[in-house]
Amino acid sequence: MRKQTIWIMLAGALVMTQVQAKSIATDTNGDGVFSREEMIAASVQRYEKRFVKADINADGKVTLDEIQGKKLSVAKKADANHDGVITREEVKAYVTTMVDKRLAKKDFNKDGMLSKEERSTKKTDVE
Ligand SMILES: [Ca+2]
Ligand SMILES: [Ca+2]
Ligand SMILES: [Ca+2]
Repeated sequence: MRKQTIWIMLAGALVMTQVQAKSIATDTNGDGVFSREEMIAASVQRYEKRFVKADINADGKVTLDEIQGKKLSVAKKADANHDGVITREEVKAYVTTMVDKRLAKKDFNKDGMLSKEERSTKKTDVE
């Protein structure tokens, strides 16, 4: 029983650390505000990491048949020229669109950056 509790606490701490790490990784200059460039760079990095793992035959190309599960729908959207290969450029273009969408929704003062307050606004407040 006690052992179980410790594991749950550990798992919780791990999730917290990941969330924090994500925020720190995005906010490269540490001012608490996410600029468009910071968000794009951080997302590209995240996606690239995912896609590097997806490159099963390690030929440096990530093809749609190497990607499984939830990631596949993202990958299909990212594959702009529909050749079944996800290139770095396509990932960047896709991520840029996503960041712009997020900004359009949440950047209330239209300065092209997301402050802590803007980020914490719930979706329901926006729509
Ligand atoms: Ca491959
Ligand atoms: Ca492609
Ligand atoms: Ca803003």
